[in-house]
Amino acid sequence: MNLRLAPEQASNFALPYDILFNTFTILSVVFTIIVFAMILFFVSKYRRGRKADRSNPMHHNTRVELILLGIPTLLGLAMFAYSTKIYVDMRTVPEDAYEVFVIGKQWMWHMQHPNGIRENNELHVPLGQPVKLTLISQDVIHGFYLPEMRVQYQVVPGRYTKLWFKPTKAGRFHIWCTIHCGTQHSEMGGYIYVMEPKQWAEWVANDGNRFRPRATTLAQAGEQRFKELACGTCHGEKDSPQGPSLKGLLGKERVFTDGSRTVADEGYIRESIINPYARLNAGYGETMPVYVYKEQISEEGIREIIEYIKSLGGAAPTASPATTPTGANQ
Ligand code: HEC
Ligand SMILES: [Cu+2]
Repeated sequence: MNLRLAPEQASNFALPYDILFNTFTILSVVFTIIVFAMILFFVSKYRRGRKADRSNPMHHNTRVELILLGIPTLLGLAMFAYSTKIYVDMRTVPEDAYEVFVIGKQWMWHMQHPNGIRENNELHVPLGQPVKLTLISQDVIHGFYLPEMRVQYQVVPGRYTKLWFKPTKAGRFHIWCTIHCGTQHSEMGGYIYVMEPKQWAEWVANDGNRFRPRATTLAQAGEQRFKELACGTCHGEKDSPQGPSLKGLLGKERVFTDGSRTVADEGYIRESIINPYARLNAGYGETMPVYVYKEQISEEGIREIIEYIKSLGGAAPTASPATTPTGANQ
């Protein structure tokens, strides 16, 4: 019989995670046994009526106390150091990671590959290459969990979260939702397929699914939406009175009417599209139309538009009004 206590180990995080988990479990069990054994021993030894030496009760013993406090402290610190290392590794996404966008909604997972391949409740990734997932929810809070990869992260409406892992074993593994998100929560799962590089290349060449027409990349789909929603009437090549240019927006510093600043990240771009007045760019008024989220633009659409804006590359030729040097503060 094959008694499996933990899911298969299929990513770079599986082994360190299991070492941490098993060490915690073993230490908890060992200390519980020690404590309960001593309780039982002394309860029985000094039970009323038992003949035991009760003269000179011990009140203080520095050596015993140092040992009793010292060992757990050292063990605790060692576990802290080890788990901190794992945590930092998990939250530091490698630059060369293959990125997939994951949208959680009641009750399914929708995946968008940058090249335009889309999947539902399935995720195909190449073996041996780091995979970065950028996650967002379209409705309630979900939890994206890959047990064999030992990674899990909350998928929250209105906010991009991310996780990464490097698959180390080819095969089919589970995807689950770990947060009770409604009546069909238990069906919110699927499979991740880790493929050998050769198979993976074929899969991508086949557009992931040979029954569908050739996919457009996310950026191309975003460009299409940008045209349909007429964003270009205000956002052109250069900053204009109608609106700032969106070229080179990612990573650019923005200054708002209240004087606060931020560096534009994907979360900021997302907010600017569906909630444009939350932070108004200095020099502009409340003129950008408010697009009706889910009717005009879904999370998928926002993702595509962001990829399109990112693909515009290069900063706008003229600085935005907010960053135009006035001379006063030089
Ligand atoms: C009627 C003109 C107009 C239209 C149409 C318009 N915008 Fe805007 N947009 C603005 C103005 C003005 C601002 C700056 C003020 C603000 O922050 O809302 C802005 C800001 C932005 C920003 C933040 C830019 C920055 O430099 O920080 C993004 C991103 C953006 N718009 C995306 C879009 C997208 C995507 C569409 C189409 C779905 C769109 N806009 C349609 C006028 C417009
Ligand atoms: Cu869910």
